[in-house]
Amino acid sequence: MDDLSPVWSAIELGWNFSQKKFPEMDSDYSISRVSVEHRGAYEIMGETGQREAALDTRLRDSATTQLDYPAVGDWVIHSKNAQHDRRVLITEILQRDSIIIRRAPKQEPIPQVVATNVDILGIVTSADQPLDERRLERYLVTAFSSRVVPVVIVNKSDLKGTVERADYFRTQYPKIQVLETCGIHGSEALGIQEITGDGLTVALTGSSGVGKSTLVNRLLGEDIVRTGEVRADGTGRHTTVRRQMFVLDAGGVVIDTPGLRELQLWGGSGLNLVFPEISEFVDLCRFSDCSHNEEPECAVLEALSSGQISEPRVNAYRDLSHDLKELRTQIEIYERSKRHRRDARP
Ligand SMILES: Nc1nc2c(ncn2[C@@H]2O[C@H](COP(=O)(O)OP(=O)(O)O)[C@@H](O)[C@H]2O)c(=O)[nH]1
Ligand SMILES: [Mg+2]
Repeated sequence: MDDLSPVWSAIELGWNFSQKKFPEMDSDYSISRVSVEHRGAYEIMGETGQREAALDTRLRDSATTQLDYPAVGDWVIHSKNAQHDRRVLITEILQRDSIIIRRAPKQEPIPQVVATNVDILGIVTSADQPLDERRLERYLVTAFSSRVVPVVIVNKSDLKGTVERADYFRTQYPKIQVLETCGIHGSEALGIQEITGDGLTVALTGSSGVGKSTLVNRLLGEDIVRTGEVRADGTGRHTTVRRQMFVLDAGGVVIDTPGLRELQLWGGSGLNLVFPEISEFVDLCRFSDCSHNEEPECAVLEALSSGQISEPRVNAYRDLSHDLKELRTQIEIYERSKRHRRDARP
């Protein structure tokens, strides 16, 4: 290891000491945090510096799903000594406080970890991109289902329409914090500092081109992450290709993510928190498995016809509930066929 390279303490890497003790390691091992994951190779940061890491064979052999592999944000135990390829070996993943999962953009129903040990998910939008409420709902459900606090960030506050969009979110979701930021002018980007700090991990997500990486650079105080020009059709180039965690001088860490072309739900436990006005009626339906389509004595449909809830929101709620049910069925079939294949092996 290069003796001049920087090292990071647990607190600098976002460990929350008021909530839990940092484990002690014997001298051959150390604990670091995964800052980059790329096709099974990892970069980790910790008291032994920034290192390249690979999985210990035992950990790799015992992994059965995507969730068993280290992800950006994970605290991992690793050997201090590097292999001949200069990599240290990750032997264990510490228990996660939170795990942001989406459905992998694949045919098979498998999960993909976006980031772990995240406290706040900053969902970034900007007025130069069309408002997609359905997409926002999926981000919010994902955050709540992952035990992460969502904050909506309306970036590019220099553009017309920002205030209206922010106010719209505040009205629709009175309990969710909404920030207006600007990545390129003045000190407004610093509004985002309200949600960063010692012991906190903030992950930024949202469509490509809304300015996530620009905000990360502002927080870092220098242009470390590449940012992209927005094309005439409003979409950004996909300049951020990998998730990466950065340590902030002012305390805490931030994780930049590439814009997701689609966000499909993996978990749905947060659904009712995103649709409180609808979930209020769900329990009053006659059938506990009511799909709110045409069942008799459906309290949701009654509330809809009396104008207490809005039709687009009910449709969105129905669609997401349907997707989640479908996903559970697909997972069951997938797991069963996996078991069959395993059992059929000689
Ligand atoms: N007008 C304006 N443009 C911004 C702002 N923040 C970022 N941009 C521009 O938006 C484009 C996309 O930014 P980038 O950070 O790469 O977006 P990302 O894909 O979300 O990471 C770049 O051309 C930025 O210069 C802002 O606050 N105002
Ligand atoms: Mg980016």
